Amino acid sequence: MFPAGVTIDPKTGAVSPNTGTYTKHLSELRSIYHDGAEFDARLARQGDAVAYTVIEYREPGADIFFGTTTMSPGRIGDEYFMTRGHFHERPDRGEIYYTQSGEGVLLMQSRQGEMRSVEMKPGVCAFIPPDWAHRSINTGEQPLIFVWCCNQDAGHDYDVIVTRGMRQIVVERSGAVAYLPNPKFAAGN
Ligand code: PAN
Ligand code: ZN
Repeated sequence: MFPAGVTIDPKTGAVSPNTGTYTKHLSELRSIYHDGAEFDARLARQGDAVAYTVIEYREPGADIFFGTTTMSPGRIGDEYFMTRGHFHERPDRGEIYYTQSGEGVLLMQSRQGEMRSVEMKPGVCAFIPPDWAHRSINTGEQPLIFVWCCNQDAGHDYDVIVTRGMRQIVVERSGAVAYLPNPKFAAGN
């Protein structure tokens, strides 16, 4: 294994060289939004769209890896575009998100259900503690681009958030960002 310098374009999220990429379309994300009717209406009206793209740089066998996430701006009804959100499988693995362009919110939820958020804007490097679920939300009108870095063995647990949602949703109210209780959050925990 050897040291490397990897170029990250803060305006596009391009990572060069990179070792992998994937794209999530809106049509794959229906269940994360609180208003299914608004979701269907938007897709019928405007068609499918790229919600976000993830590009990684990984050295096999290394402890850490990093990459970018580039999120389109937009809303489903009043709810801003967001990532799926997840806990790491390992409860002892945190992460950082360092915003390069755009503006948004990093919404986090502890295993006990406590909520916190950190503003995402260029210059802010967010610390995500181990065992806090994390979801990024693009509240601006431009792409939201951030660099993330975590352990390769952290793992992703999407089930809890996809099944139950997070406790809060982030919506637009009279031109401002508002946090509301999630009407779809499943009771019982
Ligand atoms: C990030 C996220 C990325 C996409 O690399 O995986 O922003 O979000 P979802 O994975 O929630 O769809 C990260 O947190 N990795 O651990
Ligand atoms: Zn993560």
